[in-house]
Amino acid sequence: MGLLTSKESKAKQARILMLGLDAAGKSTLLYRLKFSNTEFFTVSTIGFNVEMLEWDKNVALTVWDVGGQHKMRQLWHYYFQDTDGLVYVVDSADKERMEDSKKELERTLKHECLKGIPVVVMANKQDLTDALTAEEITKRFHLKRCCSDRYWYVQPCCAKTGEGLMAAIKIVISHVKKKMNSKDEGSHSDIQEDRL
Ligand SMILES: Nc1nc2c(ncn2[C@@H]2O[C@H](COP(=O)(O)OP(=O)(O)O)[C@@H](O)[C@H]2O)c(=O)[nH]1
Ligand SMILES: [Mg+2]
Repeated sequence: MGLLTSKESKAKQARILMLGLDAAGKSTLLYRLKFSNTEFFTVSTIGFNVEMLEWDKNVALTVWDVGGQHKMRQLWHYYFQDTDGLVYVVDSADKERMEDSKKELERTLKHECLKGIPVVVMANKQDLTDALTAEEITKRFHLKRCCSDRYWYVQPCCAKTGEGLMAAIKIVISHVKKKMNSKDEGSHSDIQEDRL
């Protein structure tokens, strides 16, 4: 019968990795996204430290806790491979572990599989009075310096209420699309616009 068009044959799911220290708010964020978009999302638990959320056939979010489980790092490369975008979640009110979170992000960005991919830092828990602002987190994490090789953005948000979440996901997906298009010149991006 008929040949597949390039669009049909090259459909690719965008893989977005969500990382952050434990208790940064990743699961809350994931479930907030799921339940405010029930028609699109399904969430499944793959393992103790991994959750996955699928946005139709076009976008998948894989979520990891990065802190306190050094043994698990041996397994990361399975999940890091083919990652198109990174969402890094920070508890903006956890000043004691801010330095740990910064170090984990730095280490993550150095990972070979994640070279040059766009990163959105979620300055979460903005509802707490002592939360650092997005600007303060930008400075503390030296983001201008450590993300000089890629697109980066800091999004203030509150996973509890959902504020700022979709904005961040939209930003990361739009940059993922740009990157996928530039890698795959001449072909179409198959991540559907209408999901955004
Ligand atoms: N005040 C506040 N608490 C939050 C927010 N997001 C998550 N939390 C709380 O932070 C704790 C850790 O959240 P969780 O999603 O389990 O973190 P994870 O370990 O990164 O998956 C829970 O008690 C959440 O209710 C937020 O935006 N504001
Ligand atoms: Mg969790």
